[in-house]
Amino acid sequence: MIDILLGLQWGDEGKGKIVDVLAPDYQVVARFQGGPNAGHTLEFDGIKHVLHQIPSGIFRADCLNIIGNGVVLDPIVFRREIEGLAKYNLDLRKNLIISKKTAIIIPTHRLLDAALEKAKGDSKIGSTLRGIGPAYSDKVARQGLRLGDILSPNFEDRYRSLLEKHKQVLDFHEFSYDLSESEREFFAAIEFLKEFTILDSEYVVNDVLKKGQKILAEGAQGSLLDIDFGSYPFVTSSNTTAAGVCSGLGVAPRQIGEVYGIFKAYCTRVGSGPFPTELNDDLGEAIRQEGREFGATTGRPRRTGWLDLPALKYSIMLNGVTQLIMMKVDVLNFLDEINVCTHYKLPDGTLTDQMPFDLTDITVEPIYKSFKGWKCSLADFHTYNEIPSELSDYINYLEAELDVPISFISTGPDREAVILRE
Ligand code: 2SA
Ligand code: MG
Repeated sequence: MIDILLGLQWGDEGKGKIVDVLAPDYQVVARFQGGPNAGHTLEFDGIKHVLHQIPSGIFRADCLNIIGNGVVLDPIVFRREIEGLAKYNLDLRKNLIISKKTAIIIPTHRLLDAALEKAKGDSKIGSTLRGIGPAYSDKVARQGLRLGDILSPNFEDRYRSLLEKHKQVLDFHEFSYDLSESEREFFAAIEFLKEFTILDSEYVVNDVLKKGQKILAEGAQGSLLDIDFGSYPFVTSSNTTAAGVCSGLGVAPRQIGEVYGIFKAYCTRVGSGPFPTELNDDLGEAIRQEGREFGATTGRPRRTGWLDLPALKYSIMLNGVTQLIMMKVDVLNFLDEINVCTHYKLPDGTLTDQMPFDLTDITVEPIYKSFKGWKCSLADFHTYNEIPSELSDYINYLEAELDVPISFISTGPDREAVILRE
């Protein structure tokens, strides 16, 4: 079986921590989409580590990690990331494999990302500037480079031919750049990559499944950033929802088992785009500070707001979520009152709990239900029966509304800070 863990909001729900908690049950952890725009933060034994392209199972010695064909890989970032892991003495050449079909981010993809964002002016996406959109564009335009290509004798020719296309666009945008250093680093990183196992990972994935072993597919970004279902155009360039697992790893839909949907007890978003429950005030700032809400990849302050049930229900529906995992509940410890958005009021006055198509053009008013805060630390609670009644009222309400059990509740960044429900 292949189980899926993905974020139900706009990313940064805490997937890194949960994959790391779940990993002991799985022989394989695989990334199926996204690239170095991801920032998965893991904390254990007092160490904090941020992963960008490498799957979060990497800290478990007996876990095989796969970077799937649906991913876009930046060799330079990959090399830095691997070198950053050297201090942990992991056997990365044994525990990590990469698909030959993984798309490569070349240095000009990053430049194009910057040039295209600049050209958009006020309507910029707020991308992470990691070259994600341009790399996926080249893949879909059938002109991109794939990891298997680095093993070919004419790789450099193919690279140069793509580079020429990029240069035309950069020149059109009158974007000035100096490629010499990053090109040198890129080719050094390509040589470095050749030391890793690069193969047709869809065969590995399906062999593992045939043997009855378990795979965890680890999502990046969040469902509301999905290229098809997110608040287009303020989205990332891949399918972040469960459907992306099949195309991003090469598995059949019938192989999919549990779908763990992870959400924060409030909402955050980095980058531009609609955010109906956003708090642009002191309370929003207090939640940002309390939750340490700054981008793990770019350090950008994240926008903060109340939990949004129309958005959450939409994500649960799209992904077929079977179990919910609620994160960062402890961040709300300090609040007297906690709001949850149950509906949106549309400009014509009607209420809806569905996602409007044109959320980027219209302004909706969030309708809230209020809950009393629990106002205490949750650090000492490890079973559901002990938790404050205000918190169980809140959780019971959410479960009834969302119609999916909340099986994990995270009360802090460490591996151990989890309340499991029987
Ligand atoms: P991109 O770079 O083309 O994928 O950006 C498009 C939109 O997707 C958003 N996006 C993200 N949102 C939350 N977290 C992400 N990862 C990093 C993290 C982000 C960071 O884990 O903190 O460090 O800033 C992520 N990656 C992409 C992005 O903000 C755009 O709205
Ligand atoms: Mg993140």
